[in-house]
Amino acid sequence: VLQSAEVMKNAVAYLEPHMEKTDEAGKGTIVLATVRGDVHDIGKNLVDIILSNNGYNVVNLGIKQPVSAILDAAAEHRADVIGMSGLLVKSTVIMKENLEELNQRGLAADYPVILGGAALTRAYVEQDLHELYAGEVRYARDAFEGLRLMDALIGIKRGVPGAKLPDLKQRRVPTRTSAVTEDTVEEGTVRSDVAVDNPVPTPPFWGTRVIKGIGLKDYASWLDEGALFKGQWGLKQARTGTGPSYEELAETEGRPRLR
Ligand code: B12
Repeated sequence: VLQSAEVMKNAVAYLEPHMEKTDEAGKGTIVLATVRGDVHDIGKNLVDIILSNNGYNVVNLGIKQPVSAILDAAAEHRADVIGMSGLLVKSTVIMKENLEELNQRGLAADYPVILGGAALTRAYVEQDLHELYAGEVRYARDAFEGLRLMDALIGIKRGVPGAKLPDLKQRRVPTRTSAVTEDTVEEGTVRSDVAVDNPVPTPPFWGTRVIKGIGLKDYASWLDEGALFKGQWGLKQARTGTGPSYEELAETEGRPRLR
């Protein structure tokens, strides 16, 4: 797929000087990046090829891009749109943080955002993130949906008659037909004598809370030494059974380093 897309890109580059230019300002600019901590870029590069073959100016920043780099490039290239890609589940959280950063910097109105990558779902982007972001944010399942969104966003920005974004998709919540259960017992059945009227305790609070000011010493004691020493730092006795045991390694290397 990438090779055929590259062929197309080269062919378009060859033809470009002979094509009629319709708009001096170009069709529009998108800054494209794989988000911080994520190395997957095959999909993003396909998006680059499809968009640039269709006349857009694509500033492809590459992988593992922090939000500051994305925003610097967007300002430098006067981007119309920002496109972020990520395939790891943790990238979906980074994307959320990036949108929060855009909100905080007061840039949401300037930059519509298109998000793509297999870890995302349409509902997460078009419902949860859309609610959070003060600008426009849309999900692209593939490069072609990205192209359609780009056409719509640029069309709206330039006041093209009829240009509009597709409707947002809402998460489907299963509807209960009836929450009321009838208190009748069918003939021939024995009703369980398990009590159903137990009081339901009320939790001290709902949702999450951030507690600050806990001393390092207090939570360091909860650290899983085994996971840290063996799993992360690789302190293990040699397979041959020779050399110091794990417990010795923990005492001579692990704990001093931790301290
Ligand atoms: C290839 C691959 C790799 C390659 C990446 C090479 C590269 N240059 O990209 C390598 C081997 C380096 C790799 C590494 C890792 N990978 Co990997 N990788 C994959 C794999 C097999 C395919 C991804 C891919 O390229 N798909 C093809 C492209 C074309 O599709 P796409 O990216 O989804 O893009 C399309 C759309 O999503 C959309 N799109 C995407 N982005 C954007 C952006 C915009 C703006 C738009 C409009 C559209 C759009 O358009 C694209 C084209 O239509 C997937 C599994 C899978 N089948 O998806 C795992 C997968 C993504 N990897 C995974 C993991 C865990 C890792 C590692 C952490 C493994 C490890 N322990 O080291 C590391 C990542 C390290 C890191 N920090 O990022 C997991 C992620 C799990 C999770 N849910 O978090 C997956 C799902 C495999 C699995 N089932 O466990 N990986």
